[in-house]
Amino acid sequence: MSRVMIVGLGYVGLPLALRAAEVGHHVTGVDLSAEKIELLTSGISYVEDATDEQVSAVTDSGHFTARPAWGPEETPPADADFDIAVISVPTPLRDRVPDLSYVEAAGRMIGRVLRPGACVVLESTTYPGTTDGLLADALAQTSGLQPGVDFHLGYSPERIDPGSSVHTLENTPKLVSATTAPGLAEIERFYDTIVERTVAVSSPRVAEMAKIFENTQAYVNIGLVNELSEICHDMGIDVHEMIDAAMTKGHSMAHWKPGPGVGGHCLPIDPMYLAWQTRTSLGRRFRFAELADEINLGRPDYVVQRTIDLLEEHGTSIVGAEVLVLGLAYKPGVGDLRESPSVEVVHGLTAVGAQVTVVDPMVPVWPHTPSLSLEELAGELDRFAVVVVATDHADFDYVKIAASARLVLDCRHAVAESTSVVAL
Ligand code: SAJ
Repeated sequence: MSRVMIVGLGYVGLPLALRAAEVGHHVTGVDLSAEKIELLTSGISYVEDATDEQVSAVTDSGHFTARPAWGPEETPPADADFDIAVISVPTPLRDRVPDLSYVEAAGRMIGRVLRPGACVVLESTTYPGTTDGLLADALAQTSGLQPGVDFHLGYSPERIDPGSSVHTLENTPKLVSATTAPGLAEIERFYDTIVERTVAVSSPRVAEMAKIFENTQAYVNIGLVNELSEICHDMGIDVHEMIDAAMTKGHSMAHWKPGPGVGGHCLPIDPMYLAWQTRTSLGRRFRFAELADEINLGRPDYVVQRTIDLLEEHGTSIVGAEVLVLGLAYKPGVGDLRESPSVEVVHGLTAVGAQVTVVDPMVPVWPHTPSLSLEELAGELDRFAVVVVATDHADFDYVKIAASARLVLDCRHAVAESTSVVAL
């Protein structure tokens, strides 16, 4: 087994670190957040796809240790040696521009403890050319070693489906790549101990682009059904019945559903990494990504407008109206608010004068508006002029909502049909 360093202990890095430790590797987890390190050292998980029991088990067995990152001015820990280091740090957008500062900082930190013969693998989603460009340079500058010559360098995109018990780290095929054949053999050998199936590709750029394609095809298809839902509404066609009918074709159709927008740290972000790169390095637009972005980013405002229209149809102004929004998280079953369209819906309704109350059992604290617990929700529904179903958590009692609410704008096709329920 190997000495493994995982840099970035979030929803990708922590499950990977635990899995590597569980199969017998000696894993050091490194993160910028002292709070995360403290929680892990105390045997506590802060990621939905990892349990406290998993953290305790590998910590107690001595296969996992968490430690804080070391800054450029700090002396690296003497035992920060590794055979393979995996970088799984955020790659956000800043004002719609890729921010690779976390990747570069991780590369510079690892470079200071990099030894000849070791492997470095990037998992974070990014545009093609990051691994063999920016990351290779950061590692070479701080280590004095040459990538592909003195150490192996590769890319293996993360494919975590947050909150999914069906698609797991172990059973999702893992793309693996490296800048050299020997590097690929080493990286493939490592991931073969972690996942059921690895798929080798010829270069990090192929793997980087494949990951961007995976999420762009989702983003574009969700944009398509979102725009169709608006057209179907205007034409008096039930978009969900239409989609279900189209799905009966059985082949070459994937089931995408219209919603209030597209959240999470992947789908709304990754395509725009490539869109930025093509504009700046190729002088050409990535039109599908830009159009999907325009449609999907416009959905929260569309929800607000539909709420205004629905209330007006029933003689009520949005100004001062009591509106209940069910769900804040970006998707059901998680408490993650990153890029959440439901949050944008709440802000949009507040901006037009609605008195908004929110309920989200997965988001314990929400300081921006009054909130209700699930228990309180039961007796309060008819207080509201309209209930907006923004995130379809399984905890909500949709039958009771349909029976008790005066009006429902169902953005997720989650509520049973009834006279008071209107589909987005
Ligand atoms: N959504 C829709 N309609 C759909 C599907 C999703 O409106 O038909 C919305 C969701 O409500 C949510 C957003 O899109 O707001 C993203 O949801 P998601 O579950 O598709 O995406 P993530 O970010 O949780 O995880 C995605 C995954 N989905 C796709 O690639 C399609 C997951 O498989 C990836 O591994 C993950 O990104 C990743 O890390 O790339």
